[in-house]
Amino acid sequence: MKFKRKIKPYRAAAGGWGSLEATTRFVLDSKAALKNMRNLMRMNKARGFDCPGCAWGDDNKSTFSFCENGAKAVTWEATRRVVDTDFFAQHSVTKLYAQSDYFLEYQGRLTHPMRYNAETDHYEPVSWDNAFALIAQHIKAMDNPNQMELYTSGRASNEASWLYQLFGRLAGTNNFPDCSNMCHEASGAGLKRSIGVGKGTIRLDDFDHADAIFVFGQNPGTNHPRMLHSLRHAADHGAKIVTFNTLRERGLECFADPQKPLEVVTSKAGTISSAYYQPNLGGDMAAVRGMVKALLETHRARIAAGEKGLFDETFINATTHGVEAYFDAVDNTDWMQIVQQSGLSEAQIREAAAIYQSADRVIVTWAMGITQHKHSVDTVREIVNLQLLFGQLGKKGAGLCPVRGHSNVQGNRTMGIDEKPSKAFLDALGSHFGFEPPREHGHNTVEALNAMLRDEIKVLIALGGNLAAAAPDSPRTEEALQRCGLTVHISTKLNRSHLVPGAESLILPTLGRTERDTQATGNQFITVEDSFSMVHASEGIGIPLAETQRSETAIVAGIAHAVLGDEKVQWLKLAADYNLIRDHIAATI
Ligand SMILES: Nc1nc2c(c(=O)[nH]1)N[C@H]1C(S)=C(S)[C@@H](COP(=O)(O)OP(=O)(O)OC[C@H]3O[C@@H](n4cnc5c(=O)[nH]c(N)nc54)[C@H](O)[C@@H]3O)O[C@H]1N2
Ligand SMILES: Nc1nc2c(c(=O)[nH]1)N[C@H]1C(S)=C(S)[C@@H](COP(=O)(O)OP(=O)(O)OC[C@H]3O[C@@H](n4cnc5c(=O)[nH]c(N)nc54)[C@H](O)[C@@H]3O)O[C@H]1N2
Ligand SMILES: [Mo]
Repeated sequence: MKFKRKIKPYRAAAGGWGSLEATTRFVLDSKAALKNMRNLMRMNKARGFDCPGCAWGDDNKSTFSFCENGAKAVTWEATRRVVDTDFFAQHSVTKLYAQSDYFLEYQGRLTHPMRYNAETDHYEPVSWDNAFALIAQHIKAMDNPNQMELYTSGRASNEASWLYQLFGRLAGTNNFPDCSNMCHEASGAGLKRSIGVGKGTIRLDDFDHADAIFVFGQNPGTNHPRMLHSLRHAADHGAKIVTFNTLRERGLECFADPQKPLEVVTSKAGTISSAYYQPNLGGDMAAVRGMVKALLETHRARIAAGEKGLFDETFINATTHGVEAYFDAVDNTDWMQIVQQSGLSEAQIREAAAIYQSADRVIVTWAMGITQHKHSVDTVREIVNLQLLFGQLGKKGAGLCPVRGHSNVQGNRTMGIDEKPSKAFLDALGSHFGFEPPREHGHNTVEALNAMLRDEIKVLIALGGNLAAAAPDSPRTEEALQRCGLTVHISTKLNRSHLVPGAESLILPTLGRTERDTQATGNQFITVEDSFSMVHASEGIGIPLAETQRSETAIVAGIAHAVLGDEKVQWLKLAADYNLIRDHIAATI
């Protein structure tokens, strides 16, 4: 059969008119245009809400610090469409299951707590109190606390996720699978082993001081559009942008800044990447090894000639160990292997190494193209080694930058959403609240799903996310969820996970980041942490669509109160005043 070619290459720059037009279309289509215009004016401002789109940082200075996809994320949340009790009465779960993922989320915001009725195959309204009571009943019926999985998606606030982990640990489990397991896990693990902290080492303004920025395996045009501003700005100031990507991503080639009217009107787009390499899938580790091999050659040649070596000996001697063993490993990797595995020629790799060598200050960034391979941890560590040789850590305009995904995924980990919590953290939690936290490591996402398939799990609670669609091997994942006794989803929108209920299932509708969160002591703000480890306050301004929606923090407190009572923790008091939660965070983190 012959197909007509319908896909045309996109020759225009990323950003520019296309981006402005798409933003406008989304705002108008949200059925809440005025509200969303106002929302966008308040996004990423000193008093406003943090963009729910991604984890890139903000300077809080520019007039409009949002991007096309941030605008989409906001309007996606702040729609007037509702998935209310009538909607569920009209549509059976089987019927909804046949729809696409896009259709499901497009139907609008969840407004009322719902309980699945297997006899009618419909979700039916339930009161908040009865929902909490049902959860408590299932949890109290478990034989041991590890029959519960507490999943988290990376949008939950610091306050909600800290409270959530406290609930889990007081109940006796470290089963905290989270979206991070499918995302930047390798960055955290690799960085922790190499430098002792699982986080990046730079700040947003380091981009203004870098001489070269190496971008590995990420597509900022779609996923972190505000990063394109930083790259574009750096390129305009003479920094070399070097991209390693298996595909040619338009945003990394060329970008017209939609926030600079002149560029849009005159189509004056800036070239982003000065060099663009397309390695094999998973070939980056070999490529970086090759760069080090070339640089080591120069280093030794210089020393042999009586000159100063290329590497930063002072930094290496003072702060690292094992450099000789690493050089042995590099010497033992021959060019044939490097070329074969990386998919790049020796000349290309030497060229990349030469750009690296010519730069005084280098930032290396990476995302999913690096972290989602079997040897990802090793690749991350290879990148760290390259940077360590040149002392690129801890100086202005240089460092390591894993570009996180969900807008608060880094904050979740800081707050203790971690199936392998440190001893120090558990000790602090235990002594602050006077209890012995569980010490045994819990389940990550894959382990949790396997335990469900073995019928070891009775209760799954999901603080956001869409586990059924996010985990690989969808049929097995769906089966795993269906084997639970109770599945509980704290969600803003309808999604696939709601349609593969356990024996019993609840959907609990929650407020989003953009919405006003009023509790007994007044309006609350929450906090989030970006990719640069900066913690921001975020305060929603939109009026919630329904009085029956509750904040994530209030829902977690409601569950914990129903299950554990308030002997150790006054859950409902904490939910009434998030400042009290922050005091506890300060005491335990
Ligand atoms: N609009 C929007 N924005 C989002 C999200 C969203 O759902 N929607 N999700 C957020 C989340 S959770 C995340 S984690 C981030 C993800 O942000 P990214 O990591 O940028 O996301 P991907 O689309 O997975 O892009 C992976 C890139 O790596 C390249 N690649 C694939 N394999 C390899 C390889 O082996 N080597 C190299 N060098 N390149 C490779 C691909 O061509 C692609 O450009 O986005 C965040 N931002
Ligand atoms: N096929 C495929 N699978 C992937 C990926 C991929 O690129 N392709 N990416 C992987 C990566 S990097 C990640 S991080 C994971 C993401 O995995 P998840 O975080 O589990 O999935 P999402 O699709 O981001 O979750 C979307 C749902 O979250 C809910 N939601 C949105 N905002 C909020 C909020 O503010 N609060 C609450 N409580 N709920 C909210 C809505 O109900 C929405 O339907 O998926 C991984 N799996
Ligand atoms: Mo992610």
